Amino acid sequence: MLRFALALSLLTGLISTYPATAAEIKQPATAAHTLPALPYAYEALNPAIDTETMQIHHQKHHQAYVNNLNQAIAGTHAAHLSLEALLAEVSKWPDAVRNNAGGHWNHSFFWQSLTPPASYKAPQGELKAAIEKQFGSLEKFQQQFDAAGLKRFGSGWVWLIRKNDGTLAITSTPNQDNPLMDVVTEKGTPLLGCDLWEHAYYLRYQNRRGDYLKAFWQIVNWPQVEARFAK
Ligand code: MN3
Repeated sequence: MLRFALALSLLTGLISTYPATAAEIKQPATAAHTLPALPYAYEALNPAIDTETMQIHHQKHHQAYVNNLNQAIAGTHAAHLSLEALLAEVSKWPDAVRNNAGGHWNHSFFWQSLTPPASYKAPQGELKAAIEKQFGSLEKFQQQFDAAGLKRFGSGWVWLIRKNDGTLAITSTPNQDNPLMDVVTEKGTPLLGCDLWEHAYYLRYQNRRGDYLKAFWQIVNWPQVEARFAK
């Protein structure tokens, strides 16, 4: 906690009032990971995802990944890495880092991947062309994505990624793993991801993961996916 207090004091320009020693000041200032605000209201994704699910998912589940990540990396070199840099070398760290760094990154990415149904826009331009080239059509892509999501046993994620050779692929990872981690077999740049944990859908859909995936397509933020693809 002393390091966090020091980091906070550095960030807020209060260093002159903090009685830090020279040795403490040599440490790079690293703020703790924090829960990002949702880019829309908790009720905004209805009817695809209900308000209570969104509240619990963001305030309880995502917050817990953030808290547990900060606890797992406190006092280690990992506390000085960006989340992406940590994922790229996550094999070096205990499972608590892998699970919670993944959980924090995946949920931050997931919230940005969704949009209220009234704001939905179908994919366009180069991304649409790339999906059609790779999968035949948007419908065929969605069918393959759903099939991969339904096949994932237990908890995990299904992804659309851009591989290092530039082509698109659908992958799935267990638990809170993701395609940025050095531990996964199919690596790439995530463009879209869907949370397959029961906590993401159980209140409204119970065991019907297929119905949840069907609803997911009504709230995908395709302009955001296009922006990721264009990078
Ligand atoms: Mn989740």
